[in-house]
Amino acid sequence: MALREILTAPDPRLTVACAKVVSVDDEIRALMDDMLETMYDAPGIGLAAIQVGVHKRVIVVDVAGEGEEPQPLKMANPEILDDHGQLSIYQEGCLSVPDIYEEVERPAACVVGYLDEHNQPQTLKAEGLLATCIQHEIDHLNGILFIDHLSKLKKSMAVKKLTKRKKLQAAS
Ligand code: GNR
Ligand code: NI
Repeated sequence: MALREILTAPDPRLTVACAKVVSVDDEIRALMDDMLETMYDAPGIGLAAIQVGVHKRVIVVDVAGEGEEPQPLKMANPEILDDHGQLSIYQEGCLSVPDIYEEVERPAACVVGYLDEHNQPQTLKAEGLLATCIQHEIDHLNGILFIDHLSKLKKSMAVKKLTKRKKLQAAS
């Protein structure tokens, strides 16, 4: 297992639509393990492969709270099969969008289809923070960041802040 570097916006590598996994093999399992380690280290509750520069449809998620038993989920080719009409609002953050937190409205519950680490098809009913997180991760696989869901003004303020930070980092 190894930690991988997390890309931060603005970065063209975060705006790519990712390719489906053909089959969950040893290489994908190693990627999933590295991603979980990187996510726990960050720390975060989810991570998409694109955030570590791998353009494959792979995500990991663990929304267990501190002190709770870990609940790692490893998913390849995750897909929303069904969602609630009902929406809910969460304040979202993103490891690729550091220090910016904004409210985003999404379906409150969803059914997700995916391949597990043994290449077996699974479905999962998710609600609450888990549903939000899985939808946030699937957005990443389509090159979408949570700031893309904000008003034009809020998004442009966020992009400005992120661009400024990158310039400062490059100079130091
Ligand atoms: O750690 C994370 N927290 C979070 C909080 C609310 C909604 C979504 C998330 S996902 C984020 C980690 C991340 O960037 N995943 O792509
Ligand atoms: Ni994110």
